[in-house]
Amino acid sequence: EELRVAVVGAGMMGADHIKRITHRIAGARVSAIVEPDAGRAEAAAADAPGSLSFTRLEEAIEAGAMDAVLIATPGQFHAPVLKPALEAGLPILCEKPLTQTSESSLEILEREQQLDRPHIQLGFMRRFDDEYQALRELVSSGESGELLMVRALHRNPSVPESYTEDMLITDSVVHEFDVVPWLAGSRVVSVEVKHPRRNSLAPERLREPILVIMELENGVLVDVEMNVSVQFGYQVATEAVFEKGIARIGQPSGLQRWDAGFFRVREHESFTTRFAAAYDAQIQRWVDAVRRGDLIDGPNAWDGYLVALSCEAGVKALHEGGIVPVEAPERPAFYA
Ligand code: ISE
Repeated sequence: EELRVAVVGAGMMGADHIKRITHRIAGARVSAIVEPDAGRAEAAAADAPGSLSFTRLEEAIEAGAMDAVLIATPGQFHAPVLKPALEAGLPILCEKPLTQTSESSLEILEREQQLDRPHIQLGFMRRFDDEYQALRELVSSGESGELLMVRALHRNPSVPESYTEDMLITDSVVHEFDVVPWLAGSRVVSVEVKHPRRNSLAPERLREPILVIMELENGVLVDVEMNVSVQFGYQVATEAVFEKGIARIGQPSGLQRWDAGFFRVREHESFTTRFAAAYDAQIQRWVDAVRRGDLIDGPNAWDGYLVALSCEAGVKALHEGGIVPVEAPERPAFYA
């Protein structure tokens, strides 16, 4: 039996996932699209033959239109969608962030723990990227010695109107807050934000780029250049400094050209292409996990909560300066 997936939110990410499930994922189909904007809903429905349209998740649940839910709304709408989905006991793949605050994330955790096991997988897709996985294996193999520092570049050509300054942390650096501790096997203990000279090409409301410095419990120091007005393309790259070597991921690849006095390699323009294979792997593994009854196969809501705590520290550091500590609650056995 094919897994019937309801996709909530048919914006950029939701529309991309609808195409992905229809054309590239085995064992699943989009059975429902939940989107209040009629134009978006109609455009997305064309990519999901046979799907039903709803404006609210509750209506889709009442109609019994799905076996699982993929949440791809903007972050501020995650909590109101997660609640009814959990109430209905449905398996959920939720795009990052879990919710906007650690308090609302805790509320979600409490509801989830009324179920028999974790139902929410968080959409931290970098964990499914081949290069991030290879780097993680290198760290744990010890082949290059101990990891000392991580230098991360996170560059977007531009961001939409809806992107606010806090989103530098909660929508963008959120990825590093998840993936770097996962790579290094150690949690974030503090966050600091520095402001270099402002890019005059950035939207007026944004003071960026920013430099985020995080310290991990094992002493590894991480710097993240978060830059969302870089104009030329989408670049996410990391350099890891070890005792006996250096490792790099995220370099431009593909056709190399030498002509007219230049050497060129194509660069990505969006996360939808840079992480296309990672999104495919993430959704396929989630679908497979739900179909075998495991429900999730990837980061869970507790991971989302830890990231929410780092984000809160990051937003405080962004506004107030200084080094802001991140607390470390004990992982409950439910999320082991
Ligand atoms: C966006 O929401 C993402 O998740 C992208 O991966 C990130 O690069 C971008 O900065 C975010 O706004």
